[in-house]
Amino acid sequence: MSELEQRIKAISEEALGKIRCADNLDVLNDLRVTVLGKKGSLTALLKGMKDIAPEERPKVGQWVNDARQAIEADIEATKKKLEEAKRAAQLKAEAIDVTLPAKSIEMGHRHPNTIALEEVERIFVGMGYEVLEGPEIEYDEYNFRKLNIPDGHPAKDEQDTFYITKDILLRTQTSPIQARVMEQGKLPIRMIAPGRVFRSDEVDATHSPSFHQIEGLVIDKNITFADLKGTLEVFAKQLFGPEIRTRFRPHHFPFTEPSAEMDVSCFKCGGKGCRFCKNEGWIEILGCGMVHPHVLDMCGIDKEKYTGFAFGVGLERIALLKYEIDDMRLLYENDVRFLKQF
Ligand code: 2NL
Repeated sequence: MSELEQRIKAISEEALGKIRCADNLDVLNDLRVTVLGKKGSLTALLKGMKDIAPEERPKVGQWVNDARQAIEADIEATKKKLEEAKRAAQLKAEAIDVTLPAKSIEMGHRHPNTIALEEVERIFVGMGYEVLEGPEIEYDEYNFRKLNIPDGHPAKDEQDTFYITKDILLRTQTSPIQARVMEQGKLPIRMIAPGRVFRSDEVDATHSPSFHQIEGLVIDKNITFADLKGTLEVFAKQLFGPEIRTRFRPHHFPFTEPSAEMDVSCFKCGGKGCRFCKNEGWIEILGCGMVHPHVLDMCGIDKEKYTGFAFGVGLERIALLKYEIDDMRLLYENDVRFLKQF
């Protein structure tokens, strides 16, 4: 046997021995590189061909190729075996233990807005009110004009409203729901209209471009300001406790006349003044008033026969006060650690 033939045999036997012992895919790959790679030992022999007599070359080439094929075949076979073993081990490791106790189901939690809304709904449903909803995308007609806010009225500041077309917008209040109900003409009306409303406001601790309102409306014969005061006082006491007092301050809204804002005595300090009520002793809760005769007219109700009162409360405002939350943004982050506290 020539010296060259012996070297080929030695390289090949060493390689085959190492392949047999290889116990992982990395070792196998390293072997492929050191023997068959560009700078591998077997490849080096082929590069040395120029020093061999031309008539010997085909023979030597044949030996090297045979060795190469044998090594490649062994590497492939071992690789397959190692991969199968690896997969088997993985399957075994990932096997599901069906005897383990089941994971407990994570319960969600009602949002403070939802809790507050359901509380308000419970109080008014208890007084015989219906809860009615309406579209978030409204006609300018229902959002403004029928509510005595004509084009050019300062309350209709273009900057505060998200317009979709000239006549269609994201509702800025839930009163269009009530305008629609009045227009249907079924009297008397005793309803609350909760829902999402939109205004082009910057986000801060007390503002958001999308928030929720609950508006109320009562229309019947002989409804007076006394009915308004009595109803809203019952509402306030049920929501904040029987010991709280209410007061009405004159105000202006385009859709009611007369109009007022209602405060409740501070439920933290009883009205003496504290940090919570900013030393006022009173906390503003809602706006209200007797439905403006223009509104009755525009919604097709006979203003000679019927009168009514209406009010509007911010749902987030109620939730923040009731649960003593000092930043509205917390209500929109939906961090369960926050939500779970209420
Ligand atoms: C506020 C004030 C208010 C109304 C809303 C109303 C609705 C109709 C007719 C008349 Cl259809 N009025 N809604 C009335 C007074 C006040 O909201 O400050 N809300 C947060």
